[in-house]
Amino acid sequence: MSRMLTVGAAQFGPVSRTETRQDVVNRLLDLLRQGHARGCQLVVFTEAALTAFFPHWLITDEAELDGWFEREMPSPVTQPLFDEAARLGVGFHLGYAELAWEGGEKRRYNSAILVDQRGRILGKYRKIHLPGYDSPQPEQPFQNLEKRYFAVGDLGFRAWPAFGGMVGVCICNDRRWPETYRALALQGAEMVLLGYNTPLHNPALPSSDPLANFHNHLCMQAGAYQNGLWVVGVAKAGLEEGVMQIGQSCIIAPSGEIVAMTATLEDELVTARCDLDLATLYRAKLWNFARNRRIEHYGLITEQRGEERGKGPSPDDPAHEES
Ligand code: CDT
Repeated sequence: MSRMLTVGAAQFGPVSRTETRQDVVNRLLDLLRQGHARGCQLVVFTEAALTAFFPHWLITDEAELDGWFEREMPSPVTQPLFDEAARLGVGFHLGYAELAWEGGEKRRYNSAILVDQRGRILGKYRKIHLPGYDSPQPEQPFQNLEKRYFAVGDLGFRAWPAFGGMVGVCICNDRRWPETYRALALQGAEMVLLGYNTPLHNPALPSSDPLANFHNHLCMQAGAYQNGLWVVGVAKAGLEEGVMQIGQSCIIAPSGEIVAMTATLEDELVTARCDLDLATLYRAKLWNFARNRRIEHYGLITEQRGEERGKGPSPDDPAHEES
């Protein structure tokens, strides 16, 4: 017996600064309907899908900054997505900038929600690995101010029973960290959903620019294979407000193989029929974490190298302090 889930990776082309939420939601609705027409039970939208990726420029006015965030979900402008999901019986994943009032304090997060086939929110994740800087870098052609605009996510990595299996969520830069997939896999995640806004040019290390697409797939394919899970990685692609972002949104099997990939830098849906039991198979036959992980020995190796557990970045590794 196999557990089949047809999933759609709904890549998004650029969103301009002046595009209204209403217009963006209409584009998302179009992709959701395409997903339904192609048999999807789940459609995955990208990171911060409702706006241009505003961490790419400096915003000093508090009210202006707040304007890029959602105060509630659903909201009057996003409600049609939830209604259409329920009408069509297609769940979705949506990344958005979240403004929350917690304990009387305003907090901003880079968040994503998982919505079921009845239009109900199943879970929320707040991005943990925030790249970039908390102060502007005037010498760089564009900014990456995620550390300035967002707080580190406080909900941990979570996997939820959904769509006939266990589904986990992470966001963009999280995909480059092996701990992300491991934390999700240890909770039983069989599929990980993520959106990304990844510039083709990395001002912190321009020599890596030609490898941007390779590194994008490398980390997700490794995460999929090493943890025995499906990965659905979805871009905001193309030239957005002067910043060229990579595409190549894809669906990756627990074997590490890419089974579907976009070909454009525009709104584009690719789909795959995913057997969630393939995750179980890889997990049980290849990895079996409970039986084969040797955490106690990893600690010994660290001690042998004279390093302390939990120590921060090495002083001879200054490039990592800010980026
Ligand atoms: N949005 C996001 O997290 N983007 C980062 C850019 C880092 S520069 C390589 C990413 O990891 O794609």
